[in-house]
Amino acid sequence: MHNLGHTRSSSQRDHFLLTPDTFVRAPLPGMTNATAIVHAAPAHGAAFTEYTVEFEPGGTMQAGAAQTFLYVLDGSVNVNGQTLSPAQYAYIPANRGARILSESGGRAVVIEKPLLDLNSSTLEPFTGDERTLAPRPLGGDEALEVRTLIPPDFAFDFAVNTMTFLPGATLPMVEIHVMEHGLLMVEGGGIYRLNDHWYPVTAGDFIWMGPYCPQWFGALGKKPAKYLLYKDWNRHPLHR
Ligand code: UGY
Ligand code: MN
Repeated sequence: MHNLGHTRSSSQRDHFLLTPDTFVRAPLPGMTNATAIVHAAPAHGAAFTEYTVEFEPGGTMQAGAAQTFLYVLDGSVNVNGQTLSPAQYAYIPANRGARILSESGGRAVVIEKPLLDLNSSTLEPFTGDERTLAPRPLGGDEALEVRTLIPPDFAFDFAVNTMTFLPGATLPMVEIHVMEHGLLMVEGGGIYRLNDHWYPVTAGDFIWMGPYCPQWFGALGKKPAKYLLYKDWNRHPLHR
């Protein structure tokens, strides 16, 4: 049905919400039988890119000059010979390249970040499985579980976490911080406060939060809400 120009998507100076009805698909260089939905990019002030890749059977993409983090959403994606299924992920260091292929099709979210080097020459590719990670309760709240997908090591200049909120759980405070976020809702939903806007959000939505964007979330509904969260991390704010 025609939506008469209505959408929940909203683009503001210090944040945006993109809902699937407004996604635009285009292949990126190096992709075959695959297409990208670019969510976050320098064009709107982000210092990283984040996009969803939709692979047809036999689809491929390349890892480039930036560090690449890939998290499988649906189907399967093979990275350097290892087949990854949903909730499994891979990290590829800058300028290393990788063989990325989906034999039977799938979807993955990809984050690319130019490395702010400290002493990171030893970084090596790795893979992981989010379902095997032990949760940490945020601020002691057992209803809000954080899982850390990148090792706690200053060699890495970004973090990717999942945050799972039981129904009714909320962030304990309105956060305002120098780090920016890319956020993909993967399960459930709730209300996201971004600056002076309150947005209903649900699985499939993407949010970008710029530095110092006030942010708060409360989970609604009868099942947990979960999101995959990128942030720049482990570097002095003058190091850009
Ligand atoms: O890690 C974070 O900054 C996180 N608590 N922010 C968020 O969920 N919006
Ligand atoms: Mn935050």
